[in-house]
Amino acid sequence: MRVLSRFMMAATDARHFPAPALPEVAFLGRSNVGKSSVINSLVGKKLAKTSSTPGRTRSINFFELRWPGKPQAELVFTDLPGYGYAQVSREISSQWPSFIEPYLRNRPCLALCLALVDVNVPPQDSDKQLMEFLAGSGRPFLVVGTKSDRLSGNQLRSSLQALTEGFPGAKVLPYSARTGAGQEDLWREIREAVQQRTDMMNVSSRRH
Ligand SMILES: Nc1nc2c(ncn2[C@@H]2O[C@H](COP(=O)(O)OP(=O)(O)OP(=O)(O)O)[C@@H](O)[C@H]2O)c(=O)[nH]1
Ligand SMILES: [Mg+2]
Repeated sequence: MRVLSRFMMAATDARHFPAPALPEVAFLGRSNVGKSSVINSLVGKKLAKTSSTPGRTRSINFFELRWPGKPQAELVFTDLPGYGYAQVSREISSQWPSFIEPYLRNRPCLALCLALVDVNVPPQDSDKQLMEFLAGSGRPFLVVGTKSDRLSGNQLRSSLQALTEGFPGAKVLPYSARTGAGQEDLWREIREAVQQRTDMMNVSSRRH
């Protein structure tokens, strides 16, 4: 799917987040799981900075997306710092509560949280904690199993099964930023969540 995208801003403080005008899709997960790579593969260009060294993304980075032929941006992707990586300094991980938790708890336009997990890695406690937090806060979320290109068909099936069992109740979609596998399914989920949120925002603005 063709989409136009641009970097809006980076924020490390809730006071600096852009006004919540458009539906947002957040990309969450452990450091190095491939959050920035999934964003780049969805938009078809090098928008977010990626790295083989964990801890590359250190702020919440906001990207605006627009469909070709439409006059205005219609949704925002947010690339978040990763969690749960020992090499990431204390200072960085201590930033989780200070600006990421308020973002996930309070951001009114957050339409969908994508919880990314590596399909090559069994379910981790840190990921379970994130899913529990998201379920508890009532945020719609979806598990995306990244780097699916590293597994054969049978291996992938059993990994997905393990993830479904490890994160009960969550929908799991396999994805490869390298090959583009899973892209159409993920875009469909994103479009549906954004549409629902846009409808909700229109209804509430008509009431005011
Ligand atoms: N084989 C394979 N490697 C991938 C894929 N997606 C990302 N990678 C690699 O995984 C590493 C991390 O990718 P990033 O996108 O920077 O990961 P991130 O989750 O944004 O990392 P942080 O910002 O550090 O939390 C890079 O070396 C990527 O090349 C994929 O689909 N397949
Ligand atoms: Mg990143």
